[in-house]
Amino acid sequence: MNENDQKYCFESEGYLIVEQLLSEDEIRSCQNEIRTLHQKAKGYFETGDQRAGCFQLEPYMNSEKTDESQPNDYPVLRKVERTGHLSTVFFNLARHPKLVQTVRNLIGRDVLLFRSTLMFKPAFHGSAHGLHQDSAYWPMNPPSLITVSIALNDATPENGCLQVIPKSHRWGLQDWGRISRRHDEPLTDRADIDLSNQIHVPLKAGSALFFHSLMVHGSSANQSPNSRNTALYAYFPPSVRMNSSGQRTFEVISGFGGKSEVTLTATAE
Ligand SMILES: O=C(O)CCC(=O)C(=O)O
Repeated sequence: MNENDQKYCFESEGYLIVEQLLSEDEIRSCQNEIRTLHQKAKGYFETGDQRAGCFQLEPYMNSEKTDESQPNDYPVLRKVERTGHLSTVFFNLARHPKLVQTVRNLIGRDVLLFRSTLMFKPAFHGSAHGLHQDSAYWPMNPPSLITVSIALNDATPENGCLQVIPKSHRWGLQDWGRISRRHDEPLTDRADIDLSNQIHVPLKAGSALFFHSLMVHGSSANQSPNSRNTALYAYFPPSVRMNSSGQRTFEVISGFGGKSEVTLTATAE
């Protein structure tokens, strides 16, 4: 797909799939780094290091099952925040040339980094993530950021790949109530939503899903023997402002006259 078609697809559907964004070597390096981060998390939890605060344990662990692919004294993690501060590999991944080229095509040449996260759905344990819109949690206005979800191993319906409702980025910001994490509950308790268009988005390792921060998405629990590991980054252009209070400094990914970071002052809502 050429750049114009990519932009058209993103704007009309709310998402865009880019296959083979990462090479085999890059995928391997991310997978190795994920093991290293589990090992580091174990150390941070044991020593009370403040970096432990970046790691979230899986809340719905199935105590009867063991993931053979992980040393069993490692913590079973659901999420790592601020990955660019914890890991050079994930700092660099946020700046991957193919990824940045696609983001620039979709939102323009000046790009700031809003979020750098790893989401895990460990084999047998990974909890669900009920339907939601990312912008509901982000104090940014207008609510038009872009999230990139990069599959670091194959994401399938069985291991809880993302599910999206195409075109839902045009619905405006809505209240999603309680976001379920449980495997035995539906992905939303909203009875008024037409879920007939909801689709799974399976991705091969190294492929990526770019989506609008208003697009409705979620994922089921992983009760399969295959983990699903994802790197998530969110980016925004200078037309998006902070509407909470105070100031926050954001890393520059592209443009801004070559500055490395930009500090934004919130405009009251
Ligand atoms: O990757 C997933 O399963 C869900 C992640 C997600 O929706 C989020 O972090 O907003």
